[in-house]
Amino acid sequence: MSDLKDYLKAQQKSVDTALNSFLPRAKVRPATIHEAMRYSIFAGGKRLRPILTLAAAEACGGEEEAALPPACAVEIMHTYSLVHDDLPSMDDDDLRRGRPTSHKVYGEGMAVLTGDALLTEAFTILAETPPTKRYPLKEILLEFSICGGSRKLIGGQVLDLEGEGKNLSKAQLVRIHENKTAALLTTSLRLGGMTANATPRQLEALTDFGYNLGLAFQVIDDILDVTQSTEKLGKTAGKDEAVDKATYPSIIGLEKSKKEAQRLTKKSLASLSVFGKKSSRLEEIAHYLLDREY
Ligand code: GRG
Repeated sequence: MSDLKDYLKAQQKSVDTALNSFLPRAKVRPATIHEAMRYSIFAGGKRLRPILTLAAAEACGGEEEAALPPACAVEIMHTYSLVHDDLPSMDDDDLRRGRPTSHKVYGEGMAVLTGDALLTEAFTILAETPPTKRYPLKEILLEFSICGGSRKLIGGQVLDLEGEGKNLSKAQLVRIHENKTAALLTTSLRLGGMTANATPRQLEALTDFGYNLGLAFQVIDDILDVTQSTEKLGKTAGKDEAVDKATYPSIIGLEKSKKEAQRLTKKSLASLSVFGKKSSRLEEIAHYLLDREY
């Protein structure tokens, strides 16, 4: 089995090749929107969510080919959320994935439309997912649409907006990230499992793994905002503190945040026992995310 870094590189390449073939060409008219969609998608990015989809399919004994449409769909939904989150009316960010944000390049109106178009395109691509015995296309669509809707991602963003300028408790912060970061990571994993006709027990294990891994990922994201440079992160470092945003370090302190990330990662790993050796990539990814520097 190859080293994790080689594995991640190879998976990023597979995902990028699939994204390139699924997305409308940049010259398709009206070209501006298709260029803008590709600008944000191919700006870099770790491709964590699609890699989790592929690794979850593998853990459940499935094929990578079948998992590529949902893998691309989750990456596109993630990218749409970043484009909209960076808008002046949301977090107002100038830099993302090491490049000027979409609205800085294409203007605010076009960035709104780019996010809308990406989200819509994600459903078009998701519809290419081959159904399995336990998971007809309806199940797959519901998993994805509920995750992206007002009960999860948008709901989390609403809590986030409403929490601005307030002193949030740790429980309130957890509630935001359960609905945003953890929800999308969980759906990424579950969709991978569905393409492999996962048993209910396997799907439950992926759900628990995703919940704790997602929260751990967000704790680390908050820590990195304080400890890393803008250059390393590819987005404005220190932004959370500058706008007085509630984060794990601001609520429980940096040291306790590191311990919390370790605790959540350990908890996530415990869910993987049902897969035996087949989940070794998921395990490696969880360890890697805990130690990441960007
Ligand atoms: C519709 C505006 C809107 C939002 C929906 C999910 C969500 C709600 C907003 C996402 C905005 C955001 C910055 C969430 C935090 C999640 C997070 C840690 C994003 C960064 O993920 P990485 O590090 O980024 O995987 P790359 O660039 O590597 O893909």
